[in-house]
Amino acid sequence: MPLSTVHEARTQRLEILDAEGRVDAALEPKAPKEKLLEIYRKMVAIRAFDERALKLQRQGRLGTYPQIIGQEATQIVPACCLEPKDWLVPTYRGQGAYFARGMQLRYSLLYWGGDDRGVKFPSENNDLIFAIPVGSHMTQAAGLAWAEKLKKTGAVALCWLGDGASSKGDFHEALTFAGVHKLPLIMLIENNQWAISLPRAQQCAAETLAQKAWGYGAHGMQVDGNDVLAVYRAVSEAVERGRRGGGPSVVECLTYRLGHHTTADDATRYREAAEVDSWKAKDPLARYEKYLSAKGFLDAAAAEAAKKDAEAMVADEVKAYEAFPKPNPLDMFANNYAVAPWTLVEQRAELEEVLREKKSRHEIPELPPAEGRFP
Ligand SMILES: Cc1ncc(C[n+]2csc(CCOP(=O)(O)OP(=O)(O)O)c2C)c(N)n1
Repeated sequence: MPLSTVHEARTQRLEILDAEGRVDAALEPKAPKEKLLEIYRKMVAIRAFDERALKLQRQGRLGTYPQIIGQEATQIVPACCLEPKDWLVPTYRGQGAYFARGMQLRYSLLYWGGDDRGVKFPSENNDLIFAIPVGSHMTQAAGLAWAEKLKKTGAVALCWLGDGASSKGDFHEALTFAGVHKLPLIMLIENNQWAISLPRAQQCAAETLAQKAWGYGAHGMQVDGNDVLAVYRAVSEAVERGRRGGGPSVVECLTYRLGHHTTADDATRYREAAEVDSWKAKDPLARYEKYLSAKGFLDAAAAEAAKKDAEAMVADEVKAYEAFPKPNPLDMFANNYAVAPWTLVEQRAELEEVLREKKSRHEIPELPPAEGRFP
């Protein structure tokens, strides 16, 4: 039976496309075919990338990597609802969102390979850098939304966060401020059911995370985050609300982290295989494929071609990543301080000496000159 909108006392829950690919036609968003196929191709591409990145890490060719498998809809779709002038404010699990806005995946690999040159986003975009500290980016997103409101640009700020981050004080501060000033801020909670090993049930006693919106005078909606159509509709509406001065929104997307928290984690130690399997059956990509096929937008050959194209693109990106010239290790000290603390001055000098010695013993190759500003 098709799923439909449920109006509850405290929040609304939106589901349009069910796990079998059936659609609630009354709620289907009016997205053009090209847009729907663009979302599909990007979801296929980011899954291929994710699988490859995991293998690269296991082979020692990449550092710690946070997989997004299972969360393709909540990464790709919201980013596809934005214009370049809008602010994209992701978490560390944000490579899908960046990619959807045009970032080349070689930079994502570079970043997770431990190289700061990986934070290179298309210049026409307002993309904020990854936030590794949990939740530190939420007040920044509110500040950006405030600036856009003052400048009357009509731009919004879209901030991703996890169920864990929704418990942080920054969430409260950002939304309190955004509610009072009616800011064009969208807080998109990727509720993937786990904050590392802490399950959603122990995260917060509220029935939904979306209902927190009500405490701040924001609009709140819970959606099936593995349903491309529901995410598209809810985020498009929230963006529209922000643009027309209707204030902030919280969109809670119910999804699931099918992989480990990061490659440094072993999720089998704290969760049951049966739970993971039950979510595999709700795979956002498989479900969306069924929808596109039923609409006559996609056939088996086109789906196969999209997968082949994605693999070829990923192979090219891996090649480009590994062909980047190695940076000078001294670059890690650059561009952080106007006046560097003495501790860093000493540490940099010590590393410089170590590198000089290693070079004289031919233990390391010739290094490029150090870059950036170190006062
Ligand atoms: C301020 C801070 N505290 C702790 C950590 C370690 N840490 C990294 S991710 C994470 C859990 C976050 O869970 P959630 O917000 O649900 O996001 P998810 O990783 O599931 O996408 C923690 C505790 C950190 N990075 N920053």
